[in-house]
Amino acid sequence: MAFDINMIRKVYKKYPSAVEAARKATNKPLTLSEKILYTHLWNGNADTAFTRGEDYVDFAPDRVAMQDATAQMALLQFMQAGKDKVAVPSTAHADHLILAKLGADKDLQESLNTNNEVFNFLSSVCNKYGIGFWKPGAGIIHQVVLENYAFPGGMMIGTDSHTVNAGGLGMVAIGVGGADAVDVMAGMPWELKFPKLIGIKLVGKLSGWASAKDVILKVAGILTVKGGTGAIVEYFGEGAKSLSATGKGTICNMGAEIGATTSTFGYDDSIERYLRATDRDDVADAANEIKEHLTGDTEVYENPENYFDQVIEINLSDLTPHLNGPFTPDLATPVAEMKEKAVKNDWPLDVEWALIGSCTNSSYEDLTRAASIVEDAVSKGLKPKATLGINPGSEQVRFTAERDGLMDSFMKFETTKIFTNACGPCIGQWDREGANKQEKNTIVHSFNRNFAKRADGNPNTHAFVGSPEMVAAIAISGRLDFNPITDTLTNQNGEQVSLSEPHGTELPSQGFAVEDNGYQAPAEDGSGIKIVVNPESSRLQLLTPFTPWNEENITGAKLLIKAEGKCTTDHISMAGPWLRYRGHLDNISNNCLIGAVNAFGGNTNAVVSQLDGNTDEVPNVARGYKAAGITSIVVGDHNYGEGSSREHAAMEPRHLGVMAVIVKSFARIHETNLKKQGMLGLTFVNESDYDLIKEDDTFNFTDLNAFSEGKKLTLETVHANGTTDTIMLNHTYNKAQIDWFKAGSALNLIRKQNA
Ligand code: MIC
Ligand code: SF4
Repeated sequence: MAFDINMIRKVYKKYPSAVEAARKATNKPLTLSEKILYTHLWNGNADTAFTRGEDYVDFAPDRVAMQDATAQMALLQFMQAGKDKVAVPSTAHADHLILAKLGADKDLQESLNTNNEVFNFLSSVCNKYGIGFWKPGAGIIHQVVLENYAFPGGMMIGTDSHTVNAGGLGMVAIGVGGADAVDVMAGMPWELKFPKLIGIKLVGKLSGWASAKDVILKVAGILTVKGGTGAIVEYFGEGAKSLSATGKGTICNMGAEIGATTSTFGYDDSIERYLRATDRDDVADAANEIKEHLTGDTEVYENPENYFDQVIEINLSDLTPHLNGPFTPDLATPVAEMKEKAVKNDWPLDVEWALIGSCTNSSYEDLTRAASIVEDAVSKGLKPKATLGINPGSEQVRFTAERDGLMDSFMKFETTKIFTNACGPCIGQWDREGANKQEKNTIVHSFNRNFAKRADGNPNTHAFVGSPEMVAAIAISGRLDFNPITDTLTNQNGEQVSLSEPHGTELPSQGFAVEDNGYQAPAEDGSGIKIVVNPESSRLQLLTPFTPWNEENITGAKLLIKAEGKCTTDHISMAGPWLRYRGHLDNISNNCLIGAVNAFGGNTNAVVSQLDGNTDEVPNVARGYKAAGITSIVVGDHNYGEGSSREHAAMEPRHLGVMAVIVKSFARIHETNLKKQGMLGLTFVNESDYDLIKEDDTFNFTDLNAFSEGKKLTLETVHANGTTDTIMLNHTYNKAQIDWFKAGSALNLIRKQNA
């Protein structure tokens, strides 16, 4: 039986009338995305149509998911909201804090030892407030959500950008910062700008080496890291139906890498098969009753140009394997072209590690396809040149894979390492031997992100993203430019052999099995549970509310850093070793913007303080300004804040006295996080004004005291030689969001309302 089946039935019950109302209000056939959005309006059935990309709309998501690295801050905020219990079903998952080093058993034990305080905190907060807790080792949040909670036509939010993975089961699932999760858990509406819609029609059928991963690797190449911003990507067509549910999950998962709000697929046979295989006949039966509402209308899929803002068609039959990278997930290269491109770009060709796992590719099917490559290689007398590392997505996947002999297959390579069912190397939780030497090298992995330093902290590691089967093939060849379709390898007997095409099983023929899934149900009545945070702790710190705005123009501000080029949330608030401070705002602020490239001089973590003219680390300079009572600002390039949902990337600068972040463009989640934390997230009206900003400028906001919806702001930039420039800034704050700024943060407002 599924968790929260009554909630799901309730959602389905309102579907027919809510969809009907939406059809009437919009006066047209509906996409699946619109059906889900309109059935989840906070104010009930629709009576007007919303303008995509313009209207802010209040939604009522069905559930919330959080992972350990973001849940700490989310729950620290929730504790301030003055509620006894969460208002919607919610879960927290311990998956990010587990280091990969020696192998699953030892690593898990080590992580329990080092993170004991944080896991206990999460477990008891969950227990108190009615939140389900998935203990360390239970699996990666998105795989566990797919196996247990995702349901067709549902809407959820999660404090992780890859929450979108649940689109594989036909949800609208959206990654958010912790403050957004607090809104929903506190029983308040959740606001989102009504998204634009991108339709991707899939025709044909995958074959040979091509996999679901290659669909999204190709889409990322087409749309780039910001092509999906503000949009839901809806996949449809015969090709979509031919994909497994977990394959659909992979595609939706990496929609985060193109900046999409989320991605989704209509309910179909493969989704039904997956629901039944994961012990949710009840959900499948309920979904079947309203089947026609859980996919887009026929007219829409027949004439998609009339209903989507953009339409792309991909023929799966023509698709070939890709590798995307290095340093960005949208640099797509068909494997057949890698030889030429790698040499041209001087990418190291020898591969040392090949990693399979992460929330995007750690399903049972993924493991079977990769294992088939390993078995084939062994039978042909091939040994791997690179080390294979595996992180199964969940304990259920791992247990079943072990029962079915897949783990044995991987272990036929002597060097293989099976890591914990957790994020591990995907988020820098990887104690890779020799990484500190910072040598130029290449790794391949089936993860989703490959920003600089992400996996092992080494800025010279060139990471390429591919399908699990391609990663396995590269483990064997040890070469980035290996094309399994055309190239041969020399085996132990000196013979030339080629690898057979991968094959796998969508779902385990004997069904899934698990002994201990790692779930902890919350107490029925948690009122007696006390949450104690040690004031001396270096890991956890209760929050002090940010200071409300004094309603005056900000003047005399200094530049903390002008970031140049890619500035992802990994650059703003690095993960890896810093994950340990995710529950302690002051301590984690010591990583604030240390990865951002300073436009003046091109270094990282070295900026000039205008207080004394000395060059120092970014957090130190910020602390200096704060101590001197001087406001600071940050300037950035395009797609600033790309990547993670971590609100630390907004809270840290806020804590260190930064009041405004002014950039050419923002990634969605980060822009919202800035607003929620009471900061100004602004964009240049003229992008070229970025060039006017000098290191030693002084900044005055001349009309902030008239801050209002739809009205540009003016920044006077006073240069050291006394000349000034006037820079116009756009903002997207609506009235309610301006109130967050006034109050000092969104949470300050909630607290006031609940007082
Ligand atoms: C990531 O993949 O970058 C993370 C780590 O899962 C983040 C969340 C975090 O920073 O804790 C994400 O994607 O939101
Ligand atoms: Fe974990 Fe990586 Fe997925 Fe983020 S992308 S949730 S770090 S596995």
